[in-house]
Amino acid sequence: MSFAVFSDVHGHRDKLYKILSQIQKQSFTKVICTGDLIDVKISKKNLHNRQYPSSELADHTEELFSLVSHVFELVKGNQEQRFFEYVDDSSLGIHSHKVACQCMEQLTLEELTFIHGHRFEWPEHNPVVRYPKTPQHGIYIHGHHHRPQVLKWTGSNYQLMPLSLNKPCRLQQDKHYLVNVGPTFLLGIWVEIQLDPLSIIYRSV
Ligand SMILES: [Mn+2]
Repeated sequence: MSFAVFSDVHGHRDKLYKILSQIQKQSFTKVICTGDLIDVKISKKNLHNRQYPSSELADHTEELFSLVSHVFELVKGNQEQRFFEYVDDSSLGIHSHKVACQCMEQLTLEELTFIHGHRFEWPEHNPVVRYPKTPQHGIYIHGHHHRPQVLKWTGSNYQLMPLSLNKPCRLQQDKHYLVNVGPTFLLGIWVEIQLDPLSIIYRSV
């Protein structure tokens, strides 16, 4: 079983299509986007308590959402959450409407939990290695904070695992890890995950 994962596209279609064409050269059990596929143009503080037409909130939503289900699975990010909270449903196209009804908060496959990460608490105390507080231990594949990194829980703190592009990084199945996929829109980065044995490989376009 193997997975290809990308995160935080923020509406950058050029980077997304480059990544998808690289991913499609291999065969994966599933391709997963861990949230923030689209980008809401109006900031949280400038949104008023009303519904907005889809095009005022975000660009290319129908095109991007048309890929969900048959090209990749989408786990909801804070961008999708804000979009669907403020959008006027009658302005939604058929694909956006389908994603509104079906988009998952998280996805669990084997020992892996795919989640965007915005619902976790993100303490500010360490600006270099930022990580969220997770409710329980496990192997989390997430985005949100735009930094590719793998953190392993040692029992008392997190240890940053050494990473190089295109080189497998072995994980132990029964340990607690935070795998931050990193941002597609900034770095053109994605992650390949192999099971048995569990390893992750960062790739870039
Ligand atoms: Mn986010």
